[in-house]
Amino acid sequence: MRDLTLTLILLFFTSFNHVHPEDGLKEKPNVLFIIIDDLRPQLACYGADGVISPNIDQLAGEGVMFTRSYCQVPVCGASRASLLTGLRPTRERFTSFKSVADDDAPGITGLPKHFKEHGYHTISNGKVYHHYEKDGAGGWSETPWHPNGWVEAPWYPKGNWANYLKEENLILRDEFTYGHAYESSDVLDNAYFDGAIAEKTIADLQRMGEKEKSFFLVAGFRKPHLPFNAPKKYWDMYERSEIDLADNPFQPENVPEASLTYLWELNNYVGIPKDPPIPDSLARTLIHGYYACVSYVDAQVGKILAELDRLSLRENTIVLLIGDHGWHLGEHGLWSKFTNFEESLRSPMIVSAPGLTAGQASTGLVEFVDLYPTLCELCGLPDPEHLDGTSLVPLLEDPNSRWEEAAFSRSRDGASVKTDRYRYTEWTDDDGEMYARMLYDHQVDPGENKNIAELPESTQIVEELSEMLKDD
Ligand SMILES: [Ca+2]
Repeated sequence: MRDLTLTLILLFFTSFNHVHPEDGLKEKPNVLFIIIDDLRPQLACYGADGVISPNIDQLAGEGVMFTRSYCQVPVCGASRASLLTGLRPTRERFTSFKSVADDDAPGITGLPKHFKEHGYHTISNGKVYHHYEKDGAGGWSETPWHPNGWVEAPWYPKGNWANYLKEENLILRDEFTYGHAYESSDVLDNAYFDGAIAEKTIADLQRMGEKEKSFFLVAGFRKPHLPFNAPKKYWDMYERSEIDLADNPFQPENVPEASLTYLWELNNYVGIPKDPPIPDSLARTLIHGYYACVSYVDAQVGKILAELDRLSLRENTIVLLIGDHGWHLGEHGLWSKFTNFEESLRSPMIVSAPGLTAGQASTGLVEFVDLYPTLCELCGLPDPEHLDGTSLVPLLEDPNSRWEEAAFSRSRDGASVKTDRYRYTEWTDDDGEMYARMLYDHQVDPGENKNIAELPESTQIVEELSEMLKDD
């Protein structure tokens, strides 16, 4: 069945081979890749309450939505370095936000470069490689673009990565590096980076739609990463008093200290306590800010997809949307990422490819490292030999296919495996000696509130999962 479907897809694309560019169709399918910073799968399409995201929800209805997709490393720089090289992290490689793919994996051809070398016109807008100014060398047909260097306006001071607009935060930032953890400004969408990134991406679609070359266009949105800065109208979509707090704001039973990151990252910001707990009223404001930022980015995604449709490019464009990792919004008393809990490792993945399944979810255990071979297969490019992942095309053809038994992730010393039923994490020192571990049975404890790794009845499953980590 798979062969037949693939043949049909290839025929579908091959039929465009002799079409002239003025007809708007190209030899190979285009790729529009949308990366949303720190997006957890709290979206209506994922069955979650709270966030208003009609455009991402619509995209899910036009493709396959992966309900159990996992990042390899729950921090921006490392996650992107891994997914863009198609390589898994190790103890030494892709370890932090500082990770540079070209340094950690020298000589490896990254995903954009691979597409460029196979005739694609590749464009990077916003945050794609974390260090977009110096990483992924040779991968882009045009200099990677970011509003920092593009919009000549007083509200884009160079280096203001946090993208504050309000004077009160800009002053604080000058003094402390960080301002408040959130900001609401009564401005147009393009006053903040992500609106400008959408406008640039739309202009690229208009420009590239005219050209003969297929495009590989990446829009890297910066929200809902901290600080939660968004135009006021997106804050106004929510009634703060109605926002639910995490229902498990406590440490899991028997949790190892190694798993706890407390208020890392968040407590850099003005007005945030250095140590937990976050008072309920502040927690509600922060969640409000996160939701506002997701709705803001969702609106930008909607603009780009509307333009793709308007230009009649959709039928020959693969649209891929992911977060780069998840985020804690108070679960286990934790905020931000960096952990080996589900909140931190699970992130959305939606693939809408012409001629393939639309409007279905897949529960297959999939990993961001699978994206590189998936895009290669969809576009008829050869796989580089170095790839660690597996093409997801079988799941795009039949979302209910039997799939891999496990997804693997790492955060600092902790290696983690997610199977159909369990999540197991093991921390080891530099000599490989295990010093902490945790096991959650998602069948009875999906919220990961009780670590059962040390219970006598867990001995066998812990051994099995520990072996899987060694084999990974
Ligand atoms: Ca991130």
